[in-house]
Amino acid sequence: MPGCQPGPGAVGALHQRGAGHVPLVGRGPVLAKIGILGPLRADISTANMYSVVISGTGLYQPPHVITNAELVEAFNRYVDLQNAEHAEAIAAGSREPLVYSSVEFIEKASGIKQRYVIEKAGVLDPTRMYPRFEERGDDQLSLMAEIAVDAARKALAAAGRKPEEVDAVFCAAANMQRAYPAMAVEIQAALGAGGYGFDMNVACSSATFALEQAYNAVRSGASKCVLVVNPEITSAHLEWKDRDCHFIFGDVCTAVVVERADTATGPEQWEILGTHSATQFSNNIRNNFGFMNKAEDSDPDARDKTFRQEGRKVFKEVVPIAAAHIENHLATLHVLPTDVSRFWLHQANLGMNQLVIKKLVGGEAGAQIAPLILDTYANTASAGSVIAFHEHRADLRTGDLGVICSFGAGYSVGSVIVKKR
Ligand code: CO8
Repeated sequence: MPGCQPGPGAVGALHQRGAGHVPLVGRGPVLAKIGILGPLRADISTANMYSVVISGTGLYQPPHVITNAELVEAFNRYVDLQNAEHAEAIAAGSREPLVYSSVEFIEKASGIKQRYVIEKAGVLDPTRMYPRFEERGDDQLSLMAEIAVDAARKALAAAGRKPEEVDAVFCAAANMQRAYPAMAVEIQAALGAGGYGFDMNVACSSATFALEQAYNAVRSGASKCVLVVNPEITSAHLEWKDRDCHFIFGDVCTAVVVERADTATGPEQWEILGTHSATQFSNNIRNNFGFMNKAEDSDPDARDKTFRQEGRKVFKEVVPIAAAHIENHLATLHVLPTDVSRFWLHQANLGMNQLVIKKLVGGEAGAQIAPLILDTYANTASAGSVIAFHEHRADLRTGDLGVICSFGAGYSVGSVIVKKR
């Protein structure tokens, strides 16, 4: 993993911990004196840099819940139907019978108890096993944009911002509904936002990587107010027919408003002290669906055209990467993991989060230190750590530090260190 530099705001902000906000503009010489950055670099990198806050978050929650019991019942009916259909081949030994899923396994292996989905009947139909969405015309708002607009309006309301005050929209998610025009541009238009928009995808780290882009855009002065949206319609690219993964994902959309601290007026603000993104290639989580499929004459229903993973390998390999990433990022700000009030971690697996926290602070990952939302939402790809931040921060006080961190396919790890103002 590449190293990282402290953001120019970080050191000043930490030295002011609990003492309110100090604007960053013109603080270069101070940073140079305390020796964190070389004088030239400090002068260049801090001149005209703005302090940045997260001033609002929003959540779109789909209307339907699928419990583990409902999911397993539908899956096991699918297994019965498949095994009956292929009884001869199974009896002849030329085909392996499918095996039942179980609620006990799902809860023990993952910590997931239910998931939200936009459409439920298709997923639970054992003759179908994927959601049923009506195709929309080019003149209608697309589904991804619809849920993004819902979450965005809530985030903007929380920040006390009007859509027209937004000057950039980043749509960051594990899958985009279409190739182009960019989802972000449709969302920008539907909201009535200004500036520009673009899409980005780093699978489960899309949201934190987008927050880094938003942070950089605002602190550099290029943008004043950036909206990051994470519409995750995971139900449309999960393989519901595979018992190894059919329980993992849920649909949701999160939105985050990132803006200049000196002009933010919202009632609740979190200063961004620094961001750090890192990637390391792995095939252990992969989906080969893409625009080349047709030209390659490949089967659009083949197993490799939906989500698949080597879950156990991912678990083992990503835990140490994530823990080291967070520790190193905090160290660049001279913060120990034990100084952090809350970790809003990626929500893929309860055991993974417990291990990451154990490596970081040496103790249990209780709700106080690393709140869990995957029990109710399941894995929501990039949105998971943002949902945790959205739902579990009201009790923190001015000066408290927190880390939003995602990890997953790529491999990718993204962290955002924040301080309550
Ligand atoms: N019911 C009963 N038994 C089962 C089931 C089931 N549903 N599934 C598997 N088993 C069996 C297996 O066959 C195996 O049996 P045996 O021992 O006889 O071979 C046994 O249970 C153990 O199986 P596993 O080794 O697979 O079980 P694990 O304990 O490893 O748990 C998990 C599986 C829960 C998947 C776990 O490995 C895990 O969570 N790993 C981490 C994965 C992770 O973090 N992934 C990140 C992915 S998210 C991301 O990056 C975004 C991607 C883009 C979004 C895509 C949206 C669709």
